[in-house]
Order: sequence, then structure tokens, then C-alpha cells
Amino acid sequence: MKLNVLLMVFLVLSSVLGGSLAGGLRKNFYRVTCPRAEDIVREVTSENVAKNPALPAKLLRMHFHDCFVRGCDGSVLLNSTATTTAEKDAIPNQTLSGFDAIDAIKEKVESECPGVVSCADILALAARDSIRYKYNKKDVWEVLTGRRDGRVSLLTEALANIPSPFSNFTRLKQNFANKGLNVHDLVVLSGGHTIGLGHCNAFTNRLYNFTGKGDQDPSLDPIYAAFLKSKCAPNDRVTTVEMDPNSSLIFDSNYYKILKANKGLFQSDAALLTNRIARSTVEQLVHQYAFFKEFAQSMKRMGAVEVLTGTAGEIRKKCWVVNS
Ligand code: HEM
Ligand SMILES: *[C@@H]1O[C@H](CO)[C@@H](O)[C@H](O)[C@H]1NC(C)=O
Ligand SMILES: *[C@@H]1O[C@H](CO)[C@@H](O)[C@H](O)[C@H]1NC(C)=O
Ligand SMILES: *[C@@H]1O[C@H](CO)[C@@H](O)[C@H](O)[C@H]1NC(C)=O
Ligand SMILES: *[C@@H]1O[C@H](CO)[C@@H](O)[C@H](O)[C@H]1NC(C)=O
Ligand SMILES: CC(=O)N[C@H]1CO[C@H](CO)[C@@H](O)[C@@H]1O
Repeated sequence: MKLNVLLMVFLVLSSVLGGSLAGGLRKNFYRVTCPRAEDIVREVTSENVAKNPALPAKLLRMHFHDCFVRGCDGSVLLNSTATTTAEKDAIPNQTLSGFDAIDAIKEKVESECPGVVSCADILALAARDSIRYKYNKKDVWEVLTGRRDGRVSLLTEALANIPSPFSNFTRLKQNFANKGLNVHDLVVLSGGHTIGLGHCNAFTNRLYNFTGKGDQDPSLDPIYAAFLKSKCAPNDRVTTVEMDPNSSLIFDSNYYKILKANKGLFQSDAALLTNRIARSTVEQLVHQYAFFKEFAQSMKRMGAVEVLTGTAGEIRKKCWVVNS
């Protein structure tokens, strides 16, 4: 009897704690310290997306890059200093942008609650809110808050941790495993490529000189390859193409449909078909409902990677520079 009661108490407590605390993050962390924080982020994000429809893709990708280097700690936002070259300057061919939108949100939040809300949380919330606003979706993924900001941002760590579009399956799997994410997360989160653009130089090797013999990647659909060649000359570093052809303006599961048809843009997309388990996940995610459900869960896991919480790190005053 007594044991049963104890067990009940334990079960209730662990479900309450487990539900609200994921890696030290929780729902509406700023409810008391800055009650309007999440509203302000949503409002300023929406204003910025209204002016710049490309922003949701930029912010989603920026959040991903943040989480993969030292965890989701806002380190991707830091500028280089006199002595260090920052993450944002590391990725010459992977043009990140949207920093000004984050700065605008931070400024508004600071004017209401100085020194309370982290840049890492602002980025995580803004990535979600931008997609919600642009694609008019009520439920996308839940963003828990309570992240704190890191004080270190290094070019070398970005190069080592951010997956390359030229990677094979083994390498991608390892990149994700290093962040505590599994093959399921890899396939699901690659679905982020349902929106946005890629630069030619991230895939022209597949079109013109795949193995150094002037050949084409045999795993790429030839008609799609011909289309890509019409857009991208061999050394083009400027032109961009949709990653989800004909559907890059819609947040949907079409990415998996084109992927199955050998029209994944990068080698890293095509690589998802080279592993039996990953491939079967691709098959499942063609179904829109399954994709939305799984994307929400994997985004929540990605948003909790190696987060700083409690008294770790700091709350930056400005997102591009650590506090002095
Ligand atoms: C699996 C490993 C991944 C690789 C190798 C990869 C690689 C790339 C590359 C090369 C680009 C094009 C950048 C450019 O040329 O400007 C890109 C764009 C993008 N990626 Fe990924 N990515 C990966 C995973 C993810 C994940 C997990 C997300 C988010 C959940 C994501 C979201 C995006 C978005 C939204 C864009 C479009 C950005 C824009 O329009 O400016 N990617 N990715
Ligand atoms: C920080 O870097 C961004 C580009 O990443 C740049 O636009 C901005 O001007 C820089 N801010 C300062 C104060 O140097
Ligand atoms: C995958 O790529 C890595 C280098 O990134 C290489 O060492 C490995 O041999 C490749 N694996 C396969 C199966 O091609
Ligand atoms: C293709 O790659 C090989 C080996 O890297 C190189 O020798 C050759 O010049 C390249 N061909 C073209 C057309 O770029
Ligand atoms: C995009 O639409 C055009 C016109 O309908 C079509 O010819 C093309 O094959 C489509 N692209 C892909 C990759 O399916
Ligand atoms: C893979 C690739 O295209 N890398 C290039 C990135 O850009 C720098 C210069 O900005 C080139 O030197 C690299 O070859």
C-alpha cells in the first residue's frame, strides 16, 4: 500500500518534471521575468518576414547552425574579434543572413526587459515564429526556453561540426550522432530543405565533374541535372536555385517526394537514399501529416542540443558581441 503511494508520487512527479523540463529548458521560461518576451519576438519577427519573405529559411538554417556548434547558445550570432574568427565567418560558401532581424528583435526585447532574454532563445523562437507567420501555420513545433548565451564562437568549430553538402551518409550520421541526434532526426530535419535556396557551388560537382572524369552524378535524375546545368555554369558561385523544385515557397513534405525521384539537390540529400533505414524513413515522410509530426519532435530535440542553462554562460546585451 505504502509502496504503491510512493510509486504514484514518483510517477506523477517524474511526468510533471519530464514534461516541463527538457535538458533544463521549459515552457515559457520568461513568464515571470519578462512576460511579453515571446509576444515581442513573434511581433517583430512577423514584421521582418512581411518585409523579407526569404527570412524564414534564413532563420531556420541559422538556428540549425547555432545548435550544431557548441549547442544552441547563440554563438552563431557573434562577430569575429581582434583575436578570434567567429563561426559566421567560417562558412564562405554557406551564406547565412538574417542577423539584422535578430538584432531588431533583441533591441525591442531589451527595451522592455534589459538583460533577461538570451539571444539563443530569441533565435530559436524567431526561427519557429517566422515559419508560422509566413506559412500561416498554427502548430509547427514547440520552443522551450531558458537557454543562455555562450561566450565563444570559433571558425574551426563550425567547419568541424556543420555537415557539408558533399557528405556521404556515414559522415552525416556521425555529424548528427555527435550532437545526440539519430538517423531518424537526420532524415526528418533534412526536410528543412522544403524551403529556401542553395548556391550553385554546393552542387555543381554533381553536374560537371563528379569523379574527375568530366562526368555527372549517376544518382541524379538526368532531366533535373540538365535543368540545373541550364542555371549553373561550372564555376558559378552566385546563382541560387530552389532546393525543393517547384515547391520551395510551401512548407510541405514535397522534399521527400522529389528526393525519392532522385531530385535531391545536394549529395547530402541524395545520401539519405543510400541507407536502408533512412530510405524507409524517407518513404514515410512523404506523407505530410507524418512529416509535420516528426519535424516538430526532431526540432524540439535539436533545440535542446548542449544548451547552457541555469547560471552557465550569460545573457548577452547585444547578440553580436559578448558582455564585457
Ligand atoms: C543534413 C545536413 C545538412 C546539410 C549538409 C545542409 C546543407 C545546406 C546547404 C549547402 C544549403 C545551401 C546554402 C546556400 O547555398 O546558401 C542549405 C540551405 C538550407 N538549409 Fe540545410 N543542410 C543540412 C541540414 C539542415 C537542417 C537540419 C535544417 C533545418 C532544420 C536546414 C535548413 C536549411 C534551410 C532552411 C536552407 C535554405 C537557406 C536559404 O534559403 O538561405 N538544413 N543547407
Ligand atoms: C557584425 O557582423 C555582421 C555580419 O555578420 C555585420 O553586418 C555587422 O555590422 C557586425 N556588427 C558590428 C558592430 O561589427
Ligand atoms: C564517407 O566519407 C568519408 C569522408 O568524409 C570517407 O572517409 C568514407 O570513406 C566515406 N564512406 C563511404 C562509404 O564512401
Ligand atoms: C575534372 O577534375 C579533374 C580531377 O580533379 C581535373 O583534372 C579536370 O581538369 C576537371 N575537368 C574539368 C572540366 O573541370
Ligand atoms: C517543375 O515544373 C516544371 C513545369 O511544370 C516541370 O517541367 C519540371 O519538371 C518541374 N521540376 C521538377 C524538379 O519536378
Ligand atoms: C566547396 C567550395 O566551393 N569551396 C570554396 C568556398 O569559397 C572559397 C572562397 O570564398 C573557395 O576558396 C573554396 O574553394
